Amino acid sequence: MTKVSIVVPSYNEPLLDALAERLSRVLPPSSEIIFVDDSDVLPQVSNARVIRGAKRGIGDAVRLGILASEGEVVFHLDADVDDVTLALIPAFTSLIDAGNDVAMAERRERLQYRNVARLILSVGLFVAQRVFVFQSARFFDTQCGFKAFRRDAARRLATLQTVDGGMYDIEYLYIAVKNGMRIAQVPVPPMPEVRSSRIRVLRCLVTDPLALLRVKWNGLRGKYSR
Ligand SMILES: Nc1nc2c(ncn2[C@@H]2O[C@H](COP(=O)(O)OP(=O)(O)O)[C@@H](O)[C@H]2O)c(=O)[nH]1
Ligand SMILES: [Mg+2]
Repeated sequence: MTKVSIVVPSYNEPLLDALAERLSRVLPPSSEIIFVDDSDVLPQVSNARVIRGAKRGIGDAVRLGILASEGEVVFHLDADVDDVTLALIPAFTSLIDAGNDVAMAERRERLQYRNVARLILSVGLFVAQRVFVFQSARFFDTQCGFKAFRRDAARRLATLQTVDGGMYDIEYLYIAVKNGMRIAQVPVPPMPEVRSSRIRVLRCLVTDPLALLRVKWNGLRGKYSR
């Protein structure tokens, strides 16, 4: 059976034990769960590894988790993932087993947002990724916290990654496209918001555009190409 690694960046998350328990119900036996946590007090979670993050941001936490993982298929999940989406882990694993390098969930029904600042951020990102980064309408939702990678693809993405903050998803997809990786896009229903966001939105409004400029510049300079 395919060995699966689950990488979850976490910051002041209250229900990590419950998440590990919910995950263990859908994971094949030899799997591993890795939390990369930036909280001041590192949580203890049964049946999971908890790695101390470098407090550089969510993207850096995902990179640390991927590089520490040993599975043949590596998932990146947000801690607030719901059970409907968690139940897709076997299907996403099969998509990777079938030859895809990346399998990504996309909430296609409408743009997701919690408040006006998030709406501005979401619309801005949607336009920026289509018009500026990819120059294509291929992706609807680059930001969904549910993605699976073949082990070698995950390591390549994490090694080439330059973005420590929230734009790392777009950087991963941009590197994947530039490298001709096979990407399966799977529509999923919107996820319910179960707690307040851990994202500092106002900071993102400044740092995200700069990160996207960096990603595009790296791409144009051939930094991501084979
Ligand atoms: N390690 C780490 N994880 C973070 C950080 N910021 C957010 N996260 C985690 O990233 C995931 C996505 O955050 P979330 O608040 O759900 O984002 P939203 O749904 O887009 O508002 C969650 O698992 C958070 O705990 C950070 O600075 N460091
Ligand atoms: Mg969330």
